[in-house]
Amino acid sequence: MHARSSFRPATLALALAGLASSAQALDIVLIQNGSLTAQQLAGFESAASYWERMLSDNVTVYIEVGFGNLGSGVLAEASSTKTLVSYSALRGLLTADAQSATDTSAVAHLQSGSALTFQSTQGNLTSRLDNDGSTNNRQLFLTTANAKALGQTVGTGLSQPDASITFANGFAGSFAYSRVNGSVPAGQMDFITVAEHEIGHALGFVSGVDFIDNCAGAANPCGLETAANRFENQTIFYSLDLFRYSAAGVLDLRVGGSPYFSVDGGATNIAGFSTGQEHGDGWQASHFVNSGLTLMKPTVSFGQSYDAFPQDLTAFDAIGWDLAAPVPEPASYALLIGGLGVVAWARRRRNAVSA
Ligand SMILES: [Ca+2]
Ligand SMILES: [Ca+2]
Ligand SMILES: [Ca+2]
Repeated sequence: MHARSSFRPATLALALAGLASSAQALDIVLIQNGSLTAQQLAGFESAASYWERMLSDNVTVYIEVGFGNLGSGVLAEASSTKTLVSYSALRGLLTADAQSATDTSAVAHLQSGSALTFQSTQGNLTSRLDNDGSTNNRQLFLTTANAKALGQTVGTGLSQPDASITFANGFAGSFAYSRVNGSVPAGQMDFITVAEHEIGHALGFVSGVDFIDNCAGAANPCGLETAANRFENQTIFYSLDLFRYSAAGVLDLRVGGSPYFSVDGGATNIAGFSTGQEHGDGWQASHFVNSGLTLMKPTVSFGQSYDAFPQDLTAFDAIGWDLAAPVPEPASYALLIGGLGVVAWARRRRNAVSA
């Protein structure tokens, strides 16, 4: 945890209070860690305001924001405060919180009972079906922001924020801190996009597969128990991991492979997940895949500006957030695909006629 050299929450809270209407709304309170420029603060507030518009849970989330020296090529990092919940309690919370069609499907496809069954990676990087009912089957983490979205009371506040986000000093001069007509110049990095991504992690877009990826291997880098039971007697997974599948009916919490986000028990692949920096595809598993375009993919390119895509919003919806406006329902996607199919069919027919 960083030391706070500057602490001016009151001013920011006041500014944000003006944005929050009397209707139910998310309120993100920024806590400065070190001194940020007015431009940097305004950029982060834009990202926070974006999430405040998209999510309608009536909760306050405290996020510490600062700059620091990060690893090579790393734009920003988020670390979140977390809380424990039993699987059966989490299923109850998700059921009680369900509002959207996504929620209804997600809850209906959760495993019954008090212990999850899933494909797992062992300490020696082999796989097995883990249905032994140990701690990693029965208990999960929630980021405290995610817990709040599910109606839980957690002890976070100005002195114990829900998350701490650090932007890279090395990119401070490459960031565009504001958008012009929704975009940034080709040679600059969109700070608002990066901030929205990091806030997404704070809101609960986290996978326990990263812990396994970091701690598996012959060297036993985390100094845990023997390879056979290294990941058994502790809490590892997060709410998002309830929706990580590799086939219909196959909850897959392994490092590597081809897992994807699904809210219908694996029948529908909404977006692929990254599979691990050390032993997977080279990207942290707490992301969607790097191919394709989502807010929660692990990289951002210079000159790109975007917010959350339907795949991202569906994930936040499923783990307990209430969307202020619904993501297009599956019928809309079907219409789009059908439209494309008609175009393809028309082309084939035209080819056939001209041949
Ligand atoms: Ca187990
Ligand atoms: Ca929801
Ligand atoms: Ca909620």
